[in-house]
Amino acid sequence: MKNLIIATTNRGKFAELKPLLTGHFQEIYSLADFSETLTVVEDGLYYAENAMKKARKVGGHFGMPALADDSGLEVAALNGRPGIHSSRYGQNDGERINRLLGELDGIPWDGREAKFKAYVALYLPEKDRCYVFYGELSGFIGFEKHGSNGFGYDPVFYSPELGTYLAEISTEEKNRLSHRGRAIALLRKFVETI
Ligand code: ITT
Repeated sequence: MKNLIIATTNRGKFAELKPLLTGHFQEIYSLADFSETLTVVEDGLYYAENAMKKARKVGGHFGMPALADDSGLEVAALNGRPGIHSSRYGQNDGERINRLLGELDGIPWDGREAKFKAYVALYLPEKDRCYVFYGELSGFIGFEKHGSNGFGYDPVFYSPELGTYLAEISTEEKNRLSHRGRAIALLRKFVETI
């Protein structure tokens, strides 16, 4: 088993990713375990591009396998916004959620369909290659916040499959079906073959 560094500055993501990867890697580090500050400009047009850019830069710098997640929320009624700009829709989660709810004001439940997408890139320095895995979760954007778990848009994302808002369940339950959980399930199968 190899060590792995998770290339994210988002603590919510790290908290979800780490338990999903335990047992498949020896030590799992976050960027916070190292004193250097590495900045990766997320200027790609596609999630996969940004995920690969983050994984390559961090894995190349530290000389160890690196995993990066680029994800976003796409709302059909908003032509796919906030999408790749999901983390830049406001200064913090509260602002981002308020902006989203404002833009959906007056739209009934049926028109509030949304999808979370996650592209996870694994960079292996010894092969100098990136492998990308995808997962998605369909649901609806509610009218107000529910629950206080998770991160990002979780308090307003209702999953019919899970029968709940994502902020109302544990990390373990969310990981079972979430976009990130699904992408990592594919990555784990891949890791078992190498
Ligand atoms: P890193 O690039 O450092 O990983 P980030 O937060 O900037 O952190 P992204 O560019 O991938 O990450 O932005 C993804 C945004 O999409 C994230 O900040 C949330 O606002 C939202 N998001 C993604 N997955 C989510 C989830 O499972 N629950 C709630 N919101 C999520």
